[in-house]
This record gives sequence, structure tokens and C-alpha cells, in this order.
Amino acid sequence: MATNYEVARIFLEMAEALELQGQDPYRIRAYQRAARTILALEEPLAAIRARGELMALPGIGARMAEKIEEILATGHLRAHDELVEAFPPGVMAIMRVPGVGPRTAQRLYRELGIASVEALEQAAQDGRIRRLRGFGEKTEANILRAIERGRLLRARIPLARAYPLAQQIIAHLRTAAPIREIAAAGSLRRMKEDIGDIDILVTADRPAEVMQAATRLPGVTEVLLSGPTKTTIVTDIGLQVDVRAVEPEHFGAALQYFTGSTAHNIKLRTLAVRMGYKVSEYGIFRADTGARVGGRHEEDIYRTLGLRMYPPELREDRGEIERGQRGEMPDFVEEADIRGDLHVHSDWSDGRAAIREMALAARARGYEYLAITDHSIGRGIAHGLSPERLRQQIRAVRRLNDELPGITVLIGSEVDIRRDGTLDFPNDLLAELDLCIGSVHSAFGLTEAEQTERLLRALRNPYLDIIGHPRGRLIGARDPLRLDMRRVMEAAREEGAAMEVNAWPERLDLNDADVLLAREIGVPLVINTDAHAPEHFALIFYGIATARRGWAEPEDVLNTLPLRALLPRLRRHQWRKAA
Ligand code: DGT
Ligand code: CA
Ligand code: CA
Ligand code: ZN
Repeated sequence: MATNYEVARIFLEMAEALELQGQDPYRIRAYQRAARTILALEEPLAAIRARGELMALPGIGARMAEKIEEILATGHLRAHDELVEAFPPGVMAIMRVPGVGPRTAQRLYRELGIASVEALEQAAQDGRIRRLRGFGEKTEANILRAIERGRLLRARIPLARAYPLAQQIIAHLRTAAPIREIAAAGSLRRMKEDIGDIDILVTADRPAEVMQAATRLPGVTEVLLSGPTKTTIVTDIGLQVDVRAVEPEHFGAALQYFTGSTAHNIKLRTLAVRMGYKVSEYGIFRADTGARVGGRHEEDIYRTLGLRMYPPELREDRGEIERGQRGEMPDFVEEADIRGDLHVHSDWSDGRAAIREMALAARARGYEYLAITDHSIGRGIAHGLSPERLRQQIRAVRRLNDELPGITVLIGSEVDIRRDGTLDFPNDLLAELDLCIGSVHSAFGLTEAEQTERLLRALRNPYLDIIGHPRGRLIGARDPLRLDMRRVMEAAREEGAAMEVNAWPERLDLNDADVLLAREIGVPLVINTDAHAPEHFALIFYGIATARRGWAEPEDVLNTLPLRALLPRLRRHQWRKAA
């Protein structure tokens, strides 16, 4: 008798195949809806059918009920068998090669027996495709180019693209196969800013089903490897994904191993050997007797070696193991430490939401404060505010703050640092603000000497509290500014200014190495989202991860402080007090 899960899986595969064929979206959704209903059931479908109540289920009409009956009775659905025959996984992969599509894939399969992307590439190189009716050299060249492009795209991918994809893959695998544990490992778990491939570990009673499901994930363009415990696929953004199934009692050890980094693992294993142990992806063992000491849980490995478990973000062999051996593993900054966001845009400049909406969203997150920091006039394209508009905004924010309970709304500005290092608003206006972020949004191409001088000059302005996204980079789109970061940070520390860790996923700026430097120099940090819409506050975790990769502790980060402790730490209050 087919299980609920098996019925749902057949329906999900139907939906995917129909989608690839460009069939009626209504039919596709009907299958998806039925599958979701079935996966949510607590009772076997067979029992519901026995009571004659299948059609009482949401999303199950007469035709779906009939299909469920067929699967329960025979273990199969004829329509599904036909689809699988017409579209084996390799053919599905071919259909996803840009420009190929279902009809072409079908013909290539039927007439030339091509059932994988590799076979397709070979056939195109051999000039076999142009011999098909309706195909020519041009089609062949296009196919080769599309395959090649897919490969090139397989270069490293920004975390901002890989992370959501990994979440989707995990969610999808959970619905497509009965899974016990599932976790991302590798550089993604370490929250590295660029990802070579996604590594996913699972435990399941029937791993083969998980492997099957992995080859059929939405967006798969190629199945590179499909074995009983390991599947490697390529997705349409060119990212490779390894899915591995391990035994439950090995899960912790495997997670430790595949989280890496390789350098961290090597150091850890060397330490283990010195202590009379052996660490592998299967567990931690006594070297003399071979007895297994642990491995079900990741902590087993670290604990046995006398270490606290390292947060994945720290596992880069930057001295963390030595530090752990000395018993120095503090609590690093985490999302719960953050009490407010100091870099927030509204619809007064290029944000999407009203100030009040942003404030309500921040309050809903449990924040104690936020600072509205729209752009200054020099950013014409971002609807930067004129001095008059900023004066209006100051009044608007003060009024809102008076009437809105539960959160303090500060008024600030993200002021352009002009090419010559002057700020884009006069000091008498900056003085009316609660805080000022200075950012570079132009003249990215200056030499290192010029760029450094520009920031040093900006830092001499006593109203500049925070340097925003100090590197000015956009991952994959714009290189970081050339500047002497050490000198800039030293100047910021001298002046009492803070450096931003901008959590916007395309920025991650400061980056992890800069955060390490900031800690060495002793300049305070703030972690901000640069939110342009309410949902962007959630992106703070990218900034937290970046700061953790730089070993930041809560004390290093000003916006972990309650407001009354934060305000005196802002530069403008420091020099006023000193004066
Ligand atoms: P990536 O994919 O280039 O962004 O970086 P990772 O760290 O995800 O590397 P990957 O996917 O090649 O391997 C995943 C983890 O598996 C890696 O972080 C550590 C472990 N691993 C892989 N190869 C080796 C190795 O040769 N020795 C050791 N000790 N561990 C390895
Ligand atoms: Ca990886
Ligand atoms: Ca890998
Ligand atoms: Zn900015």
C-alpha cells in the first residue's frame, strides 16, 4: 500500500513535468495543492479512502481522488509512468538548457537517444544534431554555447544568491522525501561571502528516495552524479549542489567534516592525533583501541578534544583552535544582541516604505530604536534630500517619535562624502541630527592615496559619526575602493567615529577580514541593514555572520547597547562632552 508521502511525491513530479512542458498552470497547481494537502495529513490516505472521505479533503476533487485510488491500489499512476518514460531525469536536465525546451528535448531523446547534458554536448560537437530535420549548425552552436555558459556560471556565487537557494532546496527536499535531519554544510554554513558549491547532508530511512528527489529539484539543469548516498546536481544559476546521505549515528561527525574549512579540519585532526584520537567523517575514535568515542553530535568531536564548539563562521583556521585551546572562546555577537538599526531608508529618498511603516517593522522585531538615514542631495538618482527637505523630515520624525510608543525613532542622514572629502550638508544642519553616516557613492576610481585622503578628510568633520559601507563594493558588480583601511580605521578610532558592517547581502561591507582589523585597531562597529523596505530588517543576519567571521563580540558593536548607553558613544556626544 502506497504511503501518503509516495502519493504526494508522484503528484509533485507530475506538477514539475507539466510545468516544464509549459502545460496549463491550473493543472500544475492542482497537483501541487493536492500534494501539499496529503503531506499535511496525520492519517494514512488508505484510512480516509476506506471511510469514503477522500473528496472531503481540501484540494481533492473527483479526478484527484480517482488518481489517489489508482496509486493506493496499484502503487503507480499510469499518467506518471508515461511522463517518467518520456522524461527521464537526464531529459529533464536537457529541457532546462536555455533555448532547448520540452519538444526539442523529446525529439533528441526519441530520435538520437540523448538522455543527458553530456550526451547532448557530445552529439553537438560531433555534428549529429544538425542532421535532425529542422535543426541546423546554428542550433547546434547555440546548444554548445548554452552548455558552456552553464559551466562558466558555475564559478563562485555570492552568498546572497546561494543562501536563499539552499533554504529552498532544503524545504523542497523535506516535502519531496521522508527526511530525518537535513542541514547545509560547507562554506555556506560558514557564511563565506562567496560559495563554490552547496553541500547538504541528510539522514533518512530510505536515502535512495532523497537522492531521487535531489535529481528532480526545480531548477536542476544537469545531474553530474546520482548514486545511492551522493547526488551532485547543477542548478540554473550555475551553482553545483552536493547532497549526501549519512547514517544518523555519523551525522554530527559528517556535519563537522563537511562544514570545513579544510584548513580548520586539518588543524583539528592534527590536534586530535596529538591527543591520541582519530577524527573522521564517521566519528571520533581512540587511536589505541579504535573505540568510537562519539560522532552522533557535532559537539562530540570538539568536546572530546577539550574545546568549546566553534561557531561555523569561525572555522577558517585563523587562530581559533589555538585560542580555544587556551580556553578563550567568548560569546560572539548574535542577532539577539542587536537592539536597533542605524541605517534605514524611507520613501523620502529611495526607500519603498513610509517612515512610520519602517518604525513599526523595527518595533515588531523587538528593536528599541532605529535611525532614519535617507540620502543627501548629492545622490540625485536616489532622490537625495535637499537641506529644506531634511529640515522637514527632522520635524516629521520628531512628531512621529512623540506619538509612537515602544520604539525610539532617531533622525539621521546618509550623507555623501564628496570627492574632496567634504560632506554633502552644512555642519549647522548636521548638528540638528541625532547621527550622521558618511558614505562614498561616487568617484570610485580614485587612487589609493586619494581615496584614503578623502576618507581621512571626511573623518575630520566632527559631525561624522559612522562611515557607511566603507569599502563601497557591490559583490560581483563593483570592486572595493582602493584605500588604506588601516589608516582610515586608526583615524576613526582617534576621532571617535564608528565603522559600519553593512549587512546588505550584495555589500557585506566591512567584510570579515576588515572586522578582524577593526578589532585589532579597536575601532567600534555598528551592524546595519541599509533597509529600503520593512522586510529588509531580516537581512541583519548576513551582517551578523560577517561580524562573527571577524570574531566580533557584542562589546565591539555599538548597536548592541541600549539607547541611553549608545548615544554617548556616538562621536558627536563624545567631543561635546570633551569640549
Ligand atoms: P566552497 O565549496 O569552495 O565554497 O568551499 P567548501 O568549504 O564548502 O568546500 P567543499 O565544498 O570543497 O568541501 C566541503 C567541506 O568538506 C570542506 O569545507 C571541508 C571538507 N573537505 C573537503 N575536502 C577536504 C580535504 O581534502 N580534507 C579535509 N580535511 N576536509 C575536506
Ligand atoms: Ca561547498
Ligand atoms: Ca562540495
Ligand atoms: Zn549607501
